[in-house]
Order: sequence, then C-alpha cells, then structure tokens
Amino acid sequence: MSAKKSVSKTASLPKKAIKDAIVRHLHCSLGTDENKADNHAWWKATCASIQEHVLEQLRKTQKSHYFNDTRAVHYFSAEFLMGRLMSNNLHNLGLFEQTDQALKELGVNLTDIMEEEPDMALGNGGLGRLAACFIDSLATLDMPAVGYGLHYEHGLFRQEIKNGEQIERPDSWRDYGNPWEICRPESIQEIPLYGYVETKYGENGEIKKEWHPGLIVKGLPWDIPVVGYGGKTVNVLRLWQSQASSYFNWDVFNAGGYVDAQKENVQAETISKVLYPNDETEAGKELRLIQQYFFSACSLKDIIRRYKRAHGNNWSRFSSQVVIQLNDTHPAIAIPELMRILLDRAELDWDSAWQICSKTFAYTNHTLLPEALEKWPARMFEKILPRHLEIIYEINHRFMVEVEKMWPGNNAIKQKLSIIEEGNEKMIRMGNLSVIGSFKVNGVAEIHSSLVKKNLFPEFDKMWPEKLTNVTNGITPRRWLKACNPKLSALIDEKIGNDWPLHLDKLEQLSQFADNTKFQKQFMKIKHENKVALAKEVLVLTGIEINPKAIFDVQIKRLHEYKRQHLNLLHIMALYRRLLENPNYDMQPRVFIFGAKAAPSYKLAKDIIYAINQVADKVNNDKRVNGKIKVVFLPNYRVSLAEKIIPAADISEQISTAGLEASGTGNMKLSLNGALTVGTLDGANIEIAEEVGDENIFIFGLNVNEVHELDKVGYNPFDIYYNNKEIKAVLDWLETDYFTPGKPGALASLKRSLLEGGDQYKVLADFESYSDAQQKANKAFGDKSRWAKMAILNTARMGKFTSDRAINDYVEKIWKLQPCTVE
Ligand code: GPQ
Repeated sequence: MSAKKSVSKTASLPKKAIKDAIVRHLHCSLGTDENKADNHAWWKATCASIQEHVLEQLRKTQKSHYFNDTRAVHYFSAEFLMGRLMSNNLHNLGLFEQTDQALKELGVNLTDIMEEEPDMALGNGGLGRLAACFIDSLATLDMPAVGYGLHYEHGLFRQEIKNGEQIERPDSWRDYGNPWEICRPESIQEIPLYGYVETKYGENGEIKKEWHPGLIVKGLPWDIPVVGYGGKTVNVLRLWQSQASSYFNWDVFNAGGYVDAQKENVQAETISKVLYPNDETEAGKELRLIQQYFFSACSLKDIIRRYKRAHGNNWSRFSSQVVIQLNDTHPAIAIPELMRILLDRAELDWDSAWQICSKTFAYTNHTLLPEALEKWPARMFEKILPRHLEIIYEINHRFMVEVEKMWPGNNAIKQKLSIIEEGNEKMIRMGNLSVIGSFKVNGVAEIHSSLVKKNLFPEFDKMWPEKLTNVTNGITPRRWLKACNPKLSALIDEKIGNDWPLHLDKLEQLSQFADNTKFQKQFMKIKHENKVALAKEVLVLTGIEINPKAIFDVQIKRLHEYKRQHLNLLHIMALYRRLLENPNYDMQPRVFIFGAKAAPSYKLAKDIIYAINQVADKVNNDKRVNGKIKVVFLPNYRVSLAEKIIPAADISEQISTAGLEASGTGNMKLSLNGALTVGTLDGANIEIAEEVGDENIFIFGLNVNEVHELDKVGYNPFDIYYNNKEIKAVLDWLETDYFTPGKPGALASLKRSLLEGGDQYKVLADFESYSDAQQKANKAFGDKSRWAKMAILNTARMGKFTSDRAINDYVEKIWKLQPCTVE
C-alpha cells in the first residue's frame, strides 16, 4: 500500500545540525552545559532535538488529515505498552546513524544515554504491546489513526526478587518528566459519574431522559507522537489523565469545606493513578469500571468534537468518517455511551442512533479464558452509570426480539445470548454487548478465531455469518529486528537491501543463503555476539555467570498457569536429575532464561516464580552439574529487557496448553531473530509452523481436539504420576527441602495444583512429549550447520508476521481506510 515509501527527508540532515540542536537544548531547555551534563541531561537534550522534527511532521500530518477530511480509525485500548521511544523514533526518522555520530563527537555514547529512558509500561503484556505495534504500523502505512487510552501515573509495577520471591514496587515512569508527551489543556473533557436519571415528558408526551451526575471529573489529554517508519506520517497516541473538576469543588470550598474539596480532588485523581496489574483476569473493581468509562467517554467526546468541526450537527456521515476499534471489552462501555450522546444530547430516535452506533464499532477478542471475560454487577452500573444501564437494558430488549425471531420460544439460547446474566447477582456481560454493538468481531490468530466462532459465540455466528472474522496478530519489525538487533539488520541489508523493514516478505530472499557456509557463519557469529552481550547483562543483573556457547533457551511472558512456565521448570528438574544419576548424560550445555511478572494477587503464579528461583539457586551452584545447566530468572521483565534477550535467544519456549493462547506475539519476535520454537499447536505457533516448515520447529503435545477429547473422557493426572517414574520423582522432590533448605513443603503448592488440583492445564499430560521435543532440539544444536540453517530459515520466513500485514488486513476487512500521504 505504501510501496513507494523511501528514506525520509530528515535522513539527509547534516551531523552538524544535529550536534547544534542537542547542545542548544542542553543550554536553553535544560540550563546546563557540555561540561556539567550527565547522561540523563544528554538523553533529555537529545530527545528534545529529535522532538523538533517529530512535531514538525505531526503538524503536517494533522493538517493533511484535516484538509482531506479523512476517515480515521480510533484504537481504544486500556493498555499501550510502548517501552522506550528514543531508538524507535531515531530509526523511524532515519536519524539513528547521524545522531550516533553527532553524539560521539560530543563525547557521548548513544547506547548509554538510551538506558536513561524509563519504559512507558502502560500495559500488562501481549494485548498492550500489540496496541503499540499497531500504532507504529498505522503511522508507517500513512493511515489516519488515533490511539486512545489512559495516562496512568504508575504503569505496571517494577518487579524485584528478594530471597527468590517477587516483590512489587511502584513504577514511576514520569518522575523526571517525559520528553515525548505534550499536554493539551485546550482539549480537556468533562466526564459525569454517579447520580440519578430523571424521566421527563416533552410537548408531545415523548419521554426524555436526563442524567443528573453526582460527580464530574476532568480528562486532561497528553499526546505522544507516533512516528511512522520513513518519518512522514506522525499520528498521536492520546492518553487521558483524570483531574478534579474545579467547577464542582468550588461549591464545597466556598461553603467552608476546604478539606472535603480536597477529598474530591483525591477521588477524581485516583482514576488514572495506576494500571491494574491483572493480565487476563477480570478484577471486578469499581475503580476499574470507572477507568474504562473515563477514557472511553473522554475519547468519544474528543472524536465528536473533531467530527462536528468538519460536519456540524449533521450526524449522517459519522460512521463513514469514524471507526472505533475496541481492544478487547475494556472500552466496550463506549457503545452505550455513544447511544446516550445520540439519544439524550443529539436527540436522535433509537433506530437512527443504533444505525450509527452499530456501524461505528468493531471488537477484537483476545482470549477464551473464562476468568478474563468481563462481567460487571448491574448494581455497580446502576450506581456509577445509571443512564448507561437503562440503555443497555433497551439494547438487550430489542436484541432479544431478534433472537426470538431466529429461535422462537428457545429460552436457553436467550439466556446464553443475553447481555444480562441472571443469577444470584445480575451481571452485565461486556463480551455479548461488544458483539451485539459491533459490525465486525475478530480473533487474533486462525485457530483462536475459529474457536471464537465454534465455542465462544456460535449463535452470534449463526445470526450474523459475516460478522466474526480473523486477523492474525503481527509485530513491528522496526523495533523487533532493526532496532533491537543492529548487527543482524546490517547483515540482512548487505545481503538483500535495506527495504525489508517495510516489506518483510523480502526476508524470504535470505533462504537462498541458508545452506551457504559463509553466511551461516556470519549469521551465527552475530547470534554469538548478541549472546555475549546478554551474558554481560545477566551478570550485572543477577550475578550469575553464563556461557555464551551454551544453548540460550528463553521463556519470556507474563506468568500464568496456562502458559506453563512450570512445565519448563519440571523439565529442567528432570534434566538435573538425569545428570545427577548419570554424570555422562549427553546434553548440550543449556541456559534457561525466564522473564515474567505475576499478578500480585495470583498466588500460584508467585509460587512458580519462587520455585524457579529456588531451583536456579541449587542447580547453578551444584558442581556436579558441571555448568551443563544454568537457570536464570531475570527480574523486572519489560519491553526494554525483551529487546536485549530476544536477539540472543536460540530456543523460544511457546508451550501453552493448546487452545488457550489466543495468538502470542513473543513467538513471532523470537523466531524473527533466529530462535527456534519449541511449542504446542496453539495460537500463532500453528501459523509459524506453516511458514517455517515442520523441519524448522519443534512441535509437541496435545492439539486442541486432543485436549478436548481428554477432558471428555476424564483426565486424571494421578495416572501419569504413578506410571511415569521421572515425573513422580520430580514432583516428590518439590515436597522435600532439597531446593528450600530448612523449609520442606515450600514448593508443595505446585505439586498439589498438578495432582489434587486436577492439572487443569495438562502439564503432566504433555510432559513426555515436551521432553522428547527438547531432546530433538538438543540433538539439532549439536549439528552447527544444521542449526544455523534452521535459524536462518526462521528469520527468512517471518514475513507474514509484520504488523503492517495485520494492519492491512484490518484496513481491508474492517476499517476500509485510505492512506493519506504527508509531505
Ligand atoms: N492478552 Cl484478554 C493479554 O495480553 N492480556 C489480556 O488481558 C488478554 C489477552 C494477549 C493474549 O494472551 C495473547 O495470546 C495475544 O497474542 C495478545 O493478547 C494480543 O492479541
């Protein structure tokens, strides 16, 4: 779509101009100078000088979108896991090399000052990082787009490990300011909450509803510019910060209630205080619902304000100008909010309002896990959003009429499809609301989307056979290869030219060198250098020495039972045991690297982190192991750490129970950087296997149907425990104090969950097959040339997984956007 894209104008910027700008900012923005400046000051001055170009392009982009009156997508997401922006912005502007040189001449090291930037960790994991990759691709493809989310004061907690256990510390990414964001007080929105609904009657007896809110809070927007690759289109990510509305509090203040007025300030400001750290579990907390409504309502008002500037009060073109993508159900409250605005404010009749509304929203589902499907108590809704509850009931009532037409007299289906779940406590099902209120619903990988149709929403699929669809996820190759793996990128440039970051399919041309000994050596030399660099980092972070010649086996993702870090751990324990029983046990030296945060309230997830660290401690210090196994748990896994681990990985662990990982995106990043996947037939692993070929991936375990069958006949983990000596020994080991001296039973919760607990995630069922796959990987690594070929083919065949392809799929299937070029 943007094939003609070339290097940006800024790429020709002379080094001298860059140097001058940085020094000018050091002097005039920071009030310091070259002799006094520390790395932090250099970082800030460099950001400020980059931002000059960014803002210039932002202005041009906005002008161009305005004059062309473009249709735009609005990506609503409670999470944007942006990571650091400096290297990304430099690469996308085409200024990386010159800036590196300019700083060198100033006696400053760019890599060092990049370490000064705190991660923008405004997300938990895959869902939030996907949103970040998507806005990168949208800008790169010149698509008119705005990201909308929350300006959390504290992002995802910082993880420390103390005595093997996870400790959560607050993340303070803005303590020293954020050089990329722009505050826009001119675009503040006021958001009502609480209160009651008054029913009024018009002149002709028509019913009118008026919501009298009990509290109004302000939404203050912060804009983060999103630079497309090539530096032309610069879109924005607009994040809302909550503030007390002065307008409401003055009354209290004037009445002498200064302290009470402050209380209200505190309440209002709490809304955007902190990101909920639960990944794939619905928290059910009032504040979370308020967060969701707050950012959705601010964003809608913002969109409507912009629409009205171009189209006045004529709503007829709204849904042809505006498409809103709901990133999971977190912003689904935007559906009744738009209805409320159209009915109560614009005074449209129900049918006209619903016409507009149901052509505006599209919804992405990211999970089938029942505990992640959001439901809110109707009681809570009534208290916080009384008018929305009425509207939801009306949407549901009209929808039930449709269901009755389709399945006359079938109450079971009505109960299943209703937005309202009747039970002890009446609940609002946000998934059902999202499907009913959207014109398209997509899953995030082929298998996931087919399960959404078959298992989650089969009746909706019958009602609207065109509505449910698939868009397989993707990742931006700019951050996840070009920027994070500069040596491999340079080698690829040399071999196939430098436009692969925009046309990732071109990597396929590397496959012609897969058998070439010289290229294999070059490729693996870079992998080795990346491993040496990671080994240094590991030493600094953990004090553990690792051998760069060993296999670097990596599992980096949120900690969750369905992702099965404990399957990996049991296998490590089994290897350890085999080595103790037979010191000549044949295996390549291997370093197992973990990175994972557990939700603070997820007890077993924290127990697994503790178990990994305890096993690590024992194995790493056991002379008998002779360095053949090392286990490293890297604390505080986050985007910037991923960028260091991924280029150094040999093996990528993607070992979820089949049917439970919707897609996965780390799998794509690792494979793109030449790591081989050990994985189940789950999520995007299936599509990765299709691309790289069965001979270049290690697939194991039950597939979705087999998991299903096993559940049908009844799965009993004790059968495996009693029949497999190794599994029994390893599980029993957990109950001793071998890994927790003086504390027998400290790891017993793991064993319990796998036996008495029923092993919901089939860890024991997949163990043997996993162990076999690992043996195969071990053997393959022994053949250097074979391994190099496999690694090269992984990189070569990842073209499909660029987020540019994913965005183009959304554009074609759902958003129907036209690119808008910017000078
Ligand atoms: N995902 Cl519902 C999250 O990271 N958080 C969530 O709350 C939900 C989903 C992930 C999902 O587990 C991965 O399989 C996907 O690759 C990712 O979303 C993006 O679609």
